[in-house]
Amino acid sequence: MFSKVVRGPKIGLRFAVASAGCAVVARSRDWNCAERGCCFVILDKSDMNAVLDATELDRRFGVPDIGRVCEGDGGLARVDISSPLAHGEMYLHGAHVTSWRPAGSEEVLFLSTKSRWEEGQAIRGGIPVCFPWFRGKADDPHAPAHGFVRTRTWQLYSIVENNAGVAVTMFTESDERTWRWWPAEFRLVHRVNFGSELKLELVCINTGKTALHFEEALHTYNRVADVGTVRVQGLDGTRFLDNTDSNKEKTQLGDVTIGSQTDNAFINTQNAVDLLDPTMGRRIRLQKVNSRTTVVWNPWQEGARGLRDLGEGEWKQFLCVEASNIMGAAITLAPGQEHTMSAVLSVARL
Ligand code: TA6
Repeated sequence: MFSKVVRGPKIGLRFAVASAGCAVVARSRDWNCAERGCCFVILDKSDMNAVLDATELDRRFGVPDIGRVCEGDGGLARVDISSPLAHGEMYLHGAHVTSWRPAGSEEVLFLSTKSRWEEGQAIRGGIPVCFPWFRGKADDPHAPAHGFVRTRTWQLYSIVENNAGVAVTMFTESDERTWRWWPAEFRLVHRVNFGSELKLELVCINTGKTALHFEEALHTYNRVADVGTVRVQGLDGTRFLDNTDSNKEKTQLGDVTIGSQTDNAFINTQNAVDLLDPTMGRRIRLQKVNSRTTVVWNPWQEGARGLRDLGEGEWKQFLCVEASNIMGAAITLAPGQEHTMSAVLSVARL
């Protein structure tokens, strides 16, 4: 099981880890933890592919009263967060956040009552991770929509309490199954901090010898009372590609409102956006870093008919606002390099 618990100065640590024949599964920032003299848990390479059940995961990673691993819907392993700052849920399936409730606030994320909960299928709602392509794969109509990482089981790396809440880190990496769709070597780390803000970081590391080229999105389903009454601010004057109209390029005038099927990719924008919900009396803010596109989506009635994993009328109860790098903003990463896209959600009364 755990092959080594290593302490020591940062540089020495990297060396110690490499010489122990283990694999570093975390980013350097975690080593500050080591500098403070806490334990640094290293997984032996053979462990990384071990499919652990929730009980064993909880025994290894659980933090009493703060972060436990349990069997969630469909028997899928789920991390449940309950801290003074926030409650939340994150599945190993797709490293998928399905709930975030900051203290004093109602649930922020929408989750379909008809979602599927099984390997190979995407969860409908919460925050799906789209990678390494968005929507269909340009050169392969049989490839899964939005890539393959949202439908597979990720590895849990850590659950750590901190001043801003509780950080959950998961990772997945290339193997023979990913290679089938995408001949590239990568490691993808998803680090989510559940607190009065929800901070998400998606880190792609090129572990291969050739350049990677990919799209990415944090496909957030914001819960709203009635999508027909909300407004999105922060995109006025921004160009967008309308996916309901052959991706014609258009310009946003004023706030975004939803009165029909909407699937817009706002381009060259790093702006923060505010989703104002007068009925719930709240605004949900999205701030992003290293994300040059923002997608706004709602299927409306007609689009919802085609989504069997969405409950009756539930299309009214969410609006997706997605920090992303898609189309012209796709990322190219040289061997050994890494790229981090981050998004912070926060809620306030109107
Ligand atoms: O984010 C918008 C979008 O790309 C739409 O085109 C629509 O397909 C939506 O995602 C949902 O995709 P999914 O594969 O989860 O049904």
